[in-house]
Amino acid sequence: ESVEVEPAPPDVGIQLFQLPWTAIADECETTLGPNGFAWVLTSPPNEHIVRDEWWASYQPVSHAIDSRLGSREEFADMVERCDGAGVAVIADAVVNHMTGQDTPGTGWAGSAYEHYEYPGLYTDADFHHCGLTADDDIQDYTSREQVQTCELVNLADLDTASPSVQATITAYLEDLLALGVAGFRIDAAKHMAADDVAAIVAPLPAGTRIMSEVIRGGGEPITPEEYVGFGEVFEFTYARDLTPPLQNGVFNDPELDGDRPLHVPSDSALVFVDNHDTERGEARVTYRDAAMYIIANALMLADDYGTPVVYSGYAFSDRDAGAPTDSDGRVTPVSCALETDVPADDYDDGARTCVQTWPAVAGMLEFRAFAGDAPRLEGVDAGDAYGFEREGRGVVAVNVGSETQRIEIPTSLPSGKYCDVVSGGRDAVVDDGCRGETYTVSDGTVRIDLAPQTAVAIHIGGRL
Ligand code: ARE
Ligand code: CA
Repeated sequence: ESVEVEPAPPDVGIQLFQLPWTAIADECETTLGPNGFAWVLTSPPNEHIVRDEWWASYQPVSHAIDSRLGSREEFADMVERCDGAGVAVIADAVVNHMTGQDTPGTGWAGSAYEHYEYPGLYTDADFHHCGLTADDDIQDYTSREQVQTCELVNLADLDTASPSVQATITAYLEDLLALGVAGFRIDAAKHMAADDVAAIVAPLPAGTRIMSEVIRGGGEPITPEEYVGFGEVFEFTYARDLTPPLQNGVFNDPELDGDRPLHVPSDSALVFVDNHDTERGEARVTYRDAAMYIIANALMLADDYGTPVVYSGYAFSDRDAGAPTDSDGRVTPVSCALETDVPADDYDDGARTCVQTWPAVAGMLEFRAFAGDAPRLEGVDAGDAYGFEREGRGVVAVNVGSETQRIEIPTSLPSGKYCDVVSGGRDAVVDDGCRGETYTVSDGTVRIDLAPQTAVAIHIGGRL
């Protein structure tokens, strides 16, 4: 019999960390669009302090769109080219604070500043001076008042309850919208009262995506749930739950009714394996272990919870090291090659990981397009292997152990031969055969022999 299921482009984003606008424009056309990414999250576009570390981006000197990642014109051109490739642009908006420098300086685009003075933009009265700790820095995350009105690592904390500060921030976001962005990551949203963020984004056009960074913290009073009224939130619990089974082989099914403890509702959740902070911190699975990273990304992209954000950065051994620059201090544009890039065993410091081009990742986006809104069925555990079906649409299986493992997964997929999209990538069906491995569904079961530390995924659109 023939089963026709139309793929629906999935809402999957990718964070291209510290990649210049000209390079992102190229990626949109050559890799992100073709591989089916719906949107790209950029690094902050604002004028920033002049320092070599990547985190200079997170110390705004003005709201001018002029940074070592590119000029205003380059940013606008990127948005246009990405839109043309079917990829929306989400900008990282740093609006909780300005710089954390105690001595005066001049920003990337030439603006003079002092710690609490940004001529023509903000003056001392526009900042919190919380007076709750010795140096006005946040010391106790269990204090809502400290977290929201004291300084995050000495960063001058804007009085985001002030109507004039709110209006200035809104104008910055409107400026980026005028250049065509689809929405924003709200950096350090936890450090602004949810009511303040709500007031800042309220004047923006309906449909503007607001993605709040609110790191869920044990015992902390401020929760991601407070920020879902006006947008999405990054659900850090997801990555934290994803990793332990990859290391101990003990997989627990999420609650199948969608009621996951310590998770915001699926529609509000942005999920990720790692991001630029966690790959330098709590993440136990990163590009450094490509086999496990593919497994983690495969499980996330096959899941029916949340909106996935794939991460692509550069290799580093020094946590603070910025992306390579030219002699003017501009970040060097690097292009990734579609279908030729596979994860490397070892990256030189500064080398781009190009995760957006990995065949397994592209294949899993195709899987997700065919999975649509089909529910995730109960999982099957076999030793260090685990797998589940998206009802009638596809099956994913992973083996996190060091030995080959057989797993048999009941499935309602029609009998037949299917192409694995992890080994074969997208468009894995070629000339009546598969680009990668082939697996057979018969009598309502698929039997998969999984090599150590591998993933397999078959879907309804990849049947021979
Ligand atoms: C740098 C230096 C500092 C210096 C400062 C000012 O490292 O020593 O004092 O500059 O000169 C990034 C870097 C920082 C950098 C900063 C500014 O990571 O190293 O400081 O830029 O250049 C908390 C926040 C969360 C935040 C993380 C990092 O809640 O919002 O800390 N994440 C975002 C970005 C970061 C960025 C900033 C915010 C600032 O993604 O990349 O910082 O714009 C528990 C809590 C969390 C807390 C976490 C870490 O888990 O639950 O809420 O996250 O601890 O403290
Ligand atoms: Ca604040």
